[in-house]
Amino acid sequence: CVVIGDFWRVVCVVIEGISSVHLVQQHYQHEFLPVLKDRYKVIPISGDAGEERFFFANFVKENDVVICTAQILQNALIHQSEEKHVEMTDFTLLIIDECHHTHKNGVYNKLMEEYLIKKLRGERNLPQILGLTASPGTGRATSMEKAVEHIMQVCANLDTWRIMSHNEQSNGPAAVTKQPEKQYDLVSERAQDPFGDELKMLMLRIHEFLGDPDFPFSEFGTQTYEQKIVEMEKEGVVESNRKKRTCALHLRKYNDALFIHDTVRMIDAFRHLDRFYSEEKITRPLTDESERFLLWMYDGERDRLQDLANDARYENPKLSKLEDILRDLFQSSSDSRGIIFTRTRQSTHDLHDWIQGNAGLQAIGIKTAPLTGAGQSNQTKPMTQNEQLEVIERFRKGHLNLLLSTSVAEEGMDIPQCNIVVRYGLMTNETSMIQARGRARHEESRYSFLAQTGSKEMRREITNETLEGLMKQAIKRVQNMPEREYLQQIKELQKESIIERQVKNQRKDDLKGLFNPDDVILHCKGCNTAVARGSDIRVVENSQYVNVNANFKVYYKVSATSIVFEKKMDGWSPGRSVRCHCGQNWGFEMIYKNATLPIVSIKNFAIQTPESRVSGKKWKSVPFAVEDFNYSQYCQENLLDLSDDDD
Ligand SMILES: *[C@@H]1O[C@H](CO)[C@@H](O)[C@H](O)[C@H]1NC(C)=O
Ligand SMILES: *[C@@H]1O[C@H](CO)[C@@H](O)[C@H](O)[C@H]1NC(C)=O
Ligand SMILES: *[C@@H]1O[C@H](CO)[C@@H](O)[C@H](O)[C@H]1NC(C)=O
Ligand SMILES: *[C@@H]1O[C@H](CO)[C@@H](O)[C@H](O)[C@H]1NC(C)=O
Ligand SMILES: CC(=O)N[C@H]1CO[C@H](CO)[C@@H](O)[C@@H]1O
Ligand SMILES: [Zn+2]
Repeated sequence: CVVIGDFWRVVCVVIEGISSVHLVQQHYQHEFLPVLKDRYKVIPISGDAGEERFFFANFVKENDVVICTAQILQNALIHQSEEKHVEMTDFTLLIIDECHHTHKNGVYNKLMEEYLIKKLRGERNLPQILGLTASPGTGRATSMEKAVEHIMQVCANLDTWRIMSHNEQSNGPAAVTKQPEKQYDLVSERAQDPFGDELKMLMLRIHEFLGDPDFPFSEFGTQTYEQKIVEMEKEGVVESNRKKRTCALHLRKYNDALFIHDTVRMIDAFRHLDRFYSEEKITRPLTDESERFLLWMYDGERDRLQDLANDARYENPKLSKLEDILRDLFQSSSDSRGIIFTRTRQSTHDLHDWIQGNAGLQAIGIKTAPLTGAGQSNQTKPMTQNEQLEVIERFRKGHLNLLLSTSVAEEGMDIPQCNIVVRYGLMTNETSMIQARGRARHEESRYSFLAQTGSKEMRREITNETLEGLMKQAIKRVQNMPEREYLQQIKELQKESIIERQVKNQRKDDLKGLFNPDDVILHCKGCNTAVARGSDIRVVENSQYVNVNANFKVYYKVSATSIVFEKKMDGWSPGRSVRCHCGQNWGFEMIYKNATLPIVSIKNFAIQTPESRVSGKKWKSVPFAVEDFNYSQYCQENLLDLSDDDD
């Protein structure tokens, strides 16, 4: 709850994280607008891709509360043109959501570094900072001392005057929130596992085929094995060893099947493998000896595998445990709501499928849907943001009462209260544990951790519980520090990080002064032809590097059509792609006002200085200075000024 007095200028709420774009809308609709709309102008600026981000500075002038992603604010703070620039001092209050991300090289820390420099310089009228988090994390600390250090560092980064926590304001609304009851729902390993054993036998046969008959059986189905297989596949590529590469690929599918077998039903594991082989049959040439062997072996065992997968006696014990938990809850109360967190997108779908087919669970009115991320993935189709919102809306309205989710819903999605949260066979860390539990906010709610007894997941959960305790104590310690000592230490840490940054910047400047740009030659990475000098390069608005030498044209060819970006760019648009005559990709054209300039990506070039030759990585770290692009100068030199020159 934020009280906005008449003395406020603009309040800026910044948000970061995987689904931040999403969250901006959510915060706007559900939290800020209902409370503030009668008296204040509130605006969400969410599109990291939409055009509205170019007008951020105007929105700041015309509104009282701005809700945006951290990146949009950061871009406006460093923008050089006056009409797009905003100052820290344009705001009176900066609310930083999930502020435990204010660490290391994250965008929150970039915002705060600027702020701290200004503050230590004695600048007045800086905004007040309000950071919000359910858990500041311990930065992997394993001792009290380190945990305190970590929290002090986050406090220094955020210029924290005081940490306030729930239990302090014992009559505030937050104090009413009850911690959900946590329970460990543990199951033992299957006593007999003929389906898993069969998969492992087949894997061993592949190792025999590869000439390694003594491979340890016990490694199959582990993460260590997965890493070995990935290595093996790489070796196969490097050595052009087709047999090795093909077998590694197949072994990986079997290992995936073992993971699935460990998480959901045997039939899900079987289907995964079977889909793979059906596709292989269609797409692979059967002239390859290894392919032929692997297909033949699978075909010979397929029916047996399928029979074993359908034998209910050996089904995954986690599922019957989950069934008990769900029955217990949904039978007693028809308006229960729950979330099950699981690791992969595929397993959200498999669990959904299992519940759909379970007559008992259907009878007590459980209605589920998967909720997964929007990013790309090979396994299953990503959900669009609209699809995510739709699922959440149906859940809110009660058309659904159980979400099956990957970690997307742990943090940063506005999901209604639940009275059961199950972390289903999930590796944890202390932040995600607290975040997930935060979803169970109903009276009498329950937080269940379901895993196999003695498993890695369970050990991790327990250690992290210890860490959570450590963190709480560490926060207490920081809160109880005498004020003078606390402020003194914060100031020291702030000074240190600013000095650290200056040293870093100095190093960058030193690097830039190393060579005269005229003495640096860029060679195409593909054919080694010398094609440009450092002095031909200009940087446009601090981000795009172009070659302004008119003669550069002779070295490259362009594609027939322009490339298309999903996101609109500010003040320019992409043109055709640019390639060396040898075929090496270099970059693409930038159409900037009336000029067309080739953007060159330095990683496609080798940099020859008078002293050495290195391969290019990032423009920001080249050993010479790059001048800013000057449009009017460019037009004069190329006689462009008033004529539309499309060439
Ligand atoms: C996803 O597909 C790409 C290309 O098809 C491949 O290089 C990558 O390894 C795949 N990732 C996973 C996790 O399978
Ligand atoms: C903890 O888990 C969350 C989500 O699962 C992830 O975003 C975060 O990076 C993890 N933190 C650490 C320290 O690994
Ligand atoms: C850009 O070039 C023009 C004309 O050559 C010059 O007058 C102007 O000062 C230059 N601008 C900057 C920022 O260097
Ligand atoms: C581009 O050229 C046209 C004339 O062809 C001129 O009217 C316009 O002002 C030029 N644009 C810029 C931004 O210089
Ligand atoms: C001590 C311990 O095992 N803690 C774990 C808590 O979670 C983090 C993040 O996943 C792990 O890195 C830690 O090892
Ligand atoms: Zn070339």
